[in-house]
Amino acid sequence: MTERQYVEESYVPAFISGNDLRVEELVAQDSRSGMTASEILTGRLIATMEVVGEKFQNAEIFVPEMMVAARTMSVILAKLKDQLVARSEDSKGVVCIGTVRGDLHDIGKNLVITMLEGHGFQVADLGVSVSREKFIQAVQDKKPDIVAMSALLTTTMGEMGSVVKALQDQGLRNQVKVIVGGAPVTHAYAEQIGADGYAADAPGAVTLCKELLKATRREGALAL
Ligand code: B1M
Repeated sequence: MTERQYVEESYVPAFISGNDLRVEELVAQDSRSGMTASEILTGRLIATMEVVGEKFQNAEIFVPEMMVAARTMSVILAKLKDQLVARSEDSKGVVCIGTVRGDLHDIGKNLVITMLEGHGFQVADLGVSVSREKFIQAVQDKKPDIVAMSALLTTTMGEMGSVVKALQDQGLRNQVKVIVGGAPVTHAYAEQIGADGYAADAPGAVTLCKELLKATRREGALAL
């Protein structure tokens, strides 16, 4: 049986029926067979959500099943949280993150938060469907080093460009780095809208934030 068939036959039915206990059993089984938490995350849990998305696209399942699968994913991710990240106590910097206006997808964003916090970042979660006004307010109030935006819909990713423009219009663009991510987003798109970086996944977001902060601190030191 291929990995894909295994996921389709075991994890996918458990996810779309909301059977958390079955998912926990499957995870425990994979863990006993030697998979690491990060391998389970990518090869099982994220792979399951991809199959769920395909089934939705093929009209084999509908929004309610997709919602149940999303809830199951959130439950299991909360349980795996401590195994997914090695905790770091040093403060690395402040990140304000949100899913952009019109978009309710938050699982990827929450994974990014988990990993950033695990690596010592202080994260302000602005939630889902975050308006540009709310991003601006957060920059003014929390003075973050980085603003991070997530979008899962081709129809909402354009909002990322509007937030960058709003930061410019408010004279705040030079005070923060802006990073973007989410399934439809690309490196080229990040460049096009004038973001400082793009990450394809949560570990990539951590690396990117660390690099951006290192660069900012170097620039600050040079300016002294
Ligand atoms: Co929606 N949905 N959904 N959905 N959904 C997708 C995204 C879709 C691809 C499914 C499909 O058709 N194949 C499709 C989008 C098509 C498109 O625009 N190209 C879609 C659609 C169409 C819709 C609705 C419009 C359906 C409808 O109502 N007719 C609707 C829109 C609602 C809205 O937002 N306004 C909708 C609703 C929903 C639910 C609410 C039911 C639910 C979300 C619940 C929730 O999030 N709490 C849902 C789900 C679960 C999905 C799928 C199946 C799974 C998404 C997910 O959680 N993946 C999804 C199909 C798919 O993704 N293949 C789909 C797992 C997660 C870990 O991955 O979020 O990609 P992801 O995050 C990754 C990276 O992208 C990255 O890191 C993570 C991995 O480490 N990342 C970042 C994410 N953000 C980042 C930020 C960063 C850096 C990296 O830095 C800033």
